Amino acid sequence: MAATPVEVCVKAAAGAPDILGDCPFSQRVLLTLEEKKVPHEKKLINVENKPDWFLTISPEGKVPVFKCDDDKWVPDSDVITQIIEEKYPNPSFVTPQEFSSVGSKIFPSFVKFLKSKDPNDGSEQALLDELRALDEHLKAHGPYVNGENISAVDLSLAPKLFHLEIVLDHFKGWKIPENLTYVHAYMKLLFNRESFIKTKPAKEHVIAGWAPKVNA
Ligand SMILES: N[C@@H](CCC(=O)N[C@@H](CS)C(=O)NCC(=O)O)C(=O)O
Repeated sequence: MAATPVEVCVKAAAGAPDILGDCPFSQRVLLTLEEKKVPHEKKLINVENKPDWFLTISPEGKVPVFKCDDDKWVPDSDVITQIIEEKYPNPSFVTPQEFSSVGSKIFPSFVKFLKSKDPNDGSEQALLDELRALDEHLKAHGPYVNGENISAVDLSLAPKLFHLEIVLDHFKGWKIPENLTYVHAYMKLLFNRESFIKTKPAKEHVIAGWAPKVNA
């Protein structure tokens, strides 16, 4: 008998409630389920108009939320991916502790630079420093953060780097420097995985999702 699919609420696309949307935390959970081949059912949530049943299971109104064995819904991609790892340990995506925070400042640095209206506030340099640190790590340990095999930290970083590349190019005409060759190779490796292709949002939805934050 086929296993009952696990249920997960994820973001629907901005302006297209029937299409998978542009939340990097939702995609991280979907990537983890895809890579572990866990059958799952996606419930697409229009975060602009959240249904009452969703607000009952997710009082903070955030996606992703994941339904656990005891029928409780759990928010937060850090917690959810941990639960999935414990319940479906094979293949293991545990990242060794010493590498678990590699690249963790890239996303906040990217958001700060994206929103910055002052070219001299250091936000571009801060992002470049974080990307260079990742490049150096990958040069020493790659092609993934923990070597030959993909692990949890890569599944967290992949959607964030995807957003960074699309959004900084679109809103600022900014690209990751070509000399960060290990970062470029890493992104190519991640974005070409079947799991990524299956769960990635359309470029126009990524742009539409960020537009209100850029113009705020
Ligand atoms: N720390 C959370 C962040 C989740 C999050 O910020 N989700 C956004 C979409 S990307 C959301 O639900 N926004 C809707 C809202 O806040 O109303 C996680 O890792 O899951």
